[in-house]
Amino acid sequence: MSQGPITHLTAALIACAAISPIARSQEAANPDPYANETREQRDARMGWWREAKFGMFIHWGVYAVPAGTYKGKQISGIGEWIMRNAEIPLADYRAFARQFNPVKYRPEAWAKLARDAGMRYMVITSKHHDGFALFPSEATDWDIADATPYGKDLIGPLAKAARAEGLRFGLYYSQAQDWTHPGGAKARLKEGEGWDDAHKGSFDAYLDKIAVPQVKEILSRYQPDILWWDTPTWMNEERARRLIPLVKLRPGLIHNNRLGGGFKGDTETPEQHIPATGFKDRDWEVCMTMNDTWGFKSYDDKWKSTEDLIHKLCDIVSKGGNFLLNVGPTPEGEIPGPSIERLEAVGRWMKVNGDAIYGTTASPFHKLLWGRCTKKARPDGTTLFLHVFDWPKDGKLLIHGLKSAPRSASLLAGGTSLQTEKSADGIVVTVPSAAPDPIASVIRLEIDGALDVESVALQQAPDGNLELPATFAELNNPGYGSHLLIETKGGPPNVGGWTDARAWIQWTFKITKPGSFKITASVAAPNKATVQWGFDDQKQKAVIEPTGDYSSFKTIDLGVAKLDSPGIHTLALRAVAKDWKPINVRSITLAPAAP
Ligand code: FHN
Repeated sequence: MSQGPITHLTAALIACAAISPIARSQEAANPDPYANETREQRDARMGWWREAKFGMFIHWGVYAVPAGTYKGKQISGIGEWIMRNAEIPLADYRAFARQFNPVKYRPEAWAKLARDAGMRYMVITSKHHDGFALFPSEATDWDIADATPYGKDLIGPLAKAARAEGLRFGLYYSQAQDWTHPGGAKARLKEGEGWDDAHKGSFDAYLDKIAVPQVKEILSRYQPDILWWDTPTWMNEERARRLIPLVKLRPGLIHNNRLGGGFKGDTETPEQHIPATGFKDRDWEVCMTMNDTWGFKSYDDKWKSTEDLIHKLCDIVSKGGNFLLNVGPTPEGEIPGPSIERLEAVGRWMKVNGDAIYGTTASPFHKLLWGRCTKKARPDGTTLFLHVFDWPKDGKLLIHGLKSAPRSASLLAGGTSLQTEKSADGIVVTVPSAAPDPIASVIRLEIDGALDVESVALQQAPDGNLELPATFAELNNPGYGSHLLIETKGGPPNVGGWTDARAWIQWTFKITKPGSFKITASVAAPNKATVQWGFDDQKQKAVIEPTGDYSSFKTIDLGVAKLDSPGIHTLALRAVAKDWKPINVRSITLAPAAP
C-alpha cells in the first residue's frame, strides 16, 4: 500500500542502486549501516535523542479488547501477552479484532498530552507479538485496514500529530515474535512449535514474508525517527542480517539493541527497572509501565504515584539515560484516566524544572543522599542542577564532594538567589525552610572554570576503617518481579526486598590506605543463606547463619580480602542462587587486618 511520502524511499533506493562494488562487499562483511560511523557522525545522529530525555511509549492493539480477561477468567501477566499466556486459538483471538474500533482516537490529543507532559518523542507499537499491524499492510490481512471495523490507518495520523507538536516519532516492531502468522517466533516454545495448527510454518519464511516487507513498509511510509525492535526470540546473526540493512531506508534512524544476532544497535534498553549506574560508552533508555501492564488491562490499578514517576525521571537522567514511559490505550482509543492525571502532573513539574532535564548529562557525584544531580556544560564552566527530594530540615544542603566554589546558586523555580559556603566535606547551600516543590525542588549552581569534585563520598577514616551503609548501596535489580529497596522502618536503613536471587548490591568507595581488610556485615537473616562477595572482580562465598527475623540484625564475619592499590574500588554482594533465602543488609564494614 503506497501511502504517505515516498521521496525518502526513492532517494534511499537510488542510493542503494548507486552503491559501489567496494561498498557492497563491506556491506556483506557487516550489513549494519552504522558499522563504520565515526564518533562525530554518531554524536550528530544521536543529538536530538540525547537532548530529549523523556518519551511516551504506546502499547496498543487488539489485546486491548480482552483487556486481561479471556472466557471470563482473569489471565495473569502483562495485558498484551494474553494471547500467549492463555494460548488463545487464532480464530478466537482474531474475533477480538472485530471489536477493535477506536472511534474515540484523537491522535492530536495524544501528541498534545505527551508534549504537555514534557515528553519530546513517542514510540508506538506498529506490530506487537500478536502480529496485528496498526497500519494497512500489503503483507497481511491481519491489520487495522482489513481485520477491524475501524478500517483505516492508526499510525500515519499519529506520526503527523506528533510532528505537528514538535515531537520525534518512533515505531516499535516485533520482528521475531508473531503469534499469528505461520512460523512466527513464540517465547517459551522451541522453533517450529505453537498452540494452534495455523502456527505451522518456517520462521525463515515468516521473516521473509512478513517481517522484512513490513519493516520496509513502516520505514518508507512513516519515516520514523526511531525503530524499536523487541524480543529476539529464535533470531540469530543470519536472520538479523536480513533486517538490519533496512535501517538505511530511513537516514538518521535510531534503533535499539533488541534486533538480535549480535547487532548492538544504538541504545541499551533496561526494562521495568533503573540500573544502579549508567552504561559506559552506550546510550540507554529505561522503558517502564505506569501500572503493571503495557497493553490495556481493565483491572490493573497498580499505578505508580506521580512522585515516584518524577523521582524515576530525575534518577534516570542523573545517570545519563532517557525515560520511555508507557501508556496503554483502550480499544475505543482513549488513554486511561490515571495515566492522563499522572502525565499532566509530571508536565506541571517539567514546565518549571525542564531545564534540569533536557540536554543534561550524568551527575558527577556517585551518590547524593538527598536526591540527584544533572549537569550541563557551558563554554566557560558547568551548570549543576540539584534535584532535592529530601529537603534539609536545618536549612543547610551539603553537596558532599563538590570542591569548586559556585559563582551563583538559585532556586530553579522563581530564581531566588541562595548563599553558598565551603565546608570540610563540600559546599553547603543555605535554603529556605520549606521545600519549593513537595516532590523535587531544583537548585541551580553555576560553576566557572573546570569542575572539581570528589565523586565518591565513601572514604576510609584516618584509622583505615570504612563503613558501607545501606543508603550508599547501588541496587542492581532484574527487570521484572520484586526489587531491592532501602527500608527505613525501625533503626538505621537497610537494603531489603531481596527475594529475587538475580538482584545484587554494590558499593563504590575510595581507598587511600590499601592492604588486607576484615569484612563484616550487619545482616538480618531469618534463614541460613549463602552469599558471594568480593572487591572488584574477586569472589568469595560466605554462609550466614539465621539471626532471627527480618529485623534481628547481627554483625557477622564475611572473611578477609585484599586491595592492592589506592583509588576507587567496589564491593559486590550477591545471592548464591541455589535455594536463596532473602536477607536484609544494613551495612558492610572494612577493618584493616594483618596481611
Ligand atoms: O514482550 C514485550 C512486552 O510485551 C513489552 O512490549 C516490552 C516493552 O519493552 N518488551 C517485551 C518484553 O521485553
